[in-house]
Amino acid sequence: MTSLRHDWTLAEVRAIHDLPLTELLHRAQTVHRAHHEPDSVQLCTLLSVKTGGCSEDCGYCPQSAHHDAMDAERMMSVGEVLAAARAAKAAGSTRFCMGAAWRDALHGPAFERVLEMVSGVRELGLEACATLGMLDDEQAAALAEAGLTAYNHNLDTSEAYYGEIISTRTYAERLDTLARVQGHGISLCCGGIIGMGESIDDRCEMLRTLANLETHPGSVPVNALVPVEGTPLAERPPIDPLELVRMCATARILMPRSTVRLSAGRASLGREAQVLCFMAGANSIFYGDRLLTTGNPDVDEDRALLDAAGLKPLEPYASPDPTVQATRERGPRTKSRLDVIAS
Ligand code: SAM
Ligand code: DTB
Ligand code: SF4
Repeated sequence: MTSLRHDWTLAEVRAIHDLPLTELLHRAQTVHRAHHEPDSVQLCTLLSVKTGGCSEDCGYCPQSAHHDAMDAERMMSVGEVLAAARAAKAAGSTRFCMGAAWRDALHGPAFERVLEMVSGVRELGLEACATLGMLDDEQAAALAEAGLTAYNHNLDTSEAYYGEIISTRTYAERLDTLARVQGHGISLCCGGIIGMGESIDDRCEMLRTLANLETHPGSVPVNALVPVEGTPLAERPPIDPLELVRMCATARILMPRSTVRLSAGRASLGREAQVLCFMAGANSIFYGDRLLTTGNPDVDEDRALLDAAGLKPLEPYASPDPTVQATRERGPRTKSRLDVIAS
């Protein structure tokens, strides 16, 4: 396989990002067609399995206990989660992503429960993704063993701007978990948020960090801030939708094989802006009436959008991500899941 590895500089990334929009779209679409089916969009459904009460202080997030946006809720049962996964599959989703408002994934019964959720989702024939905060090695191994397809852990912004948004963890801790996830053959889902007051250089620097990883993330979620009352970023003005188009296109050019996911913020975009994001190389969306705690376009609206644009849902496991392949092809591990947790 030809290596796509290139050490990008900020100036190079910025030069791509700032191209005249029509030129940027043309280049991104050309790259997209070389690596992906141009008419397919992956549909992923999110579910918050443990909502609110998080000890981190992420300025954008309604689930932080540092803000006054919502109350904490109990963790969902495996049965409740699998019922939601079945419904997502019936609605046409192929990836089910479970989120927990944790700084780092808990040990013990709560983590055991997540492992059961993961294996249950895989048994339904869905790709399973989880986003549980920072992981240690044993947890990453146990998630891989349970069949986890992908792990979402976002860099969110540049290292330089990170401290303006989050004070309870460092960028380096984030990067450690990314390496751990990839080290266990789990596909990485890693991207960020625009509209938090960061500069264009911060956005490009975040994409540069992702594109310079030894193995590119299997998927790159591009979120626009959903401003939530009670969070420090509640009053941020909305971004110009064309800024999201530029982010999708730049991500597509820098990481040709990755799935680029047009993520949070879609509910405030018109159909035309979303179609431009698809033109720019976005080939995945969150599908279902809710993201984690906030709204998303409803399923009928999304079906109508895909129909109008002549796009079709991507088949399950059609992702070209080589690390997903590695997870599927890997034989059984020598240690059992319970051994790993107990040790
Ligand atoms: N606690 C885990 C973590 O931080 O990785 C997992 C859940 S966390 C809610 C997952 C991601 O959701 C964050 O990294 C952030 O990118 C995104 N997110 C949270 N609140 C958001 C908001 N208001 N607008 C856009 N994206 C948001
Ligand atoms: C990602 O990058 N975006 C999703 C998913 N990964 C976990 C989460 C968006 C959350 C938006 C705010 C909310 O609904 O709470
Ligand atoms: Fe907690 Fe994740 Fe929200 Fe940060 S983004 S407050 S870590 S749930």
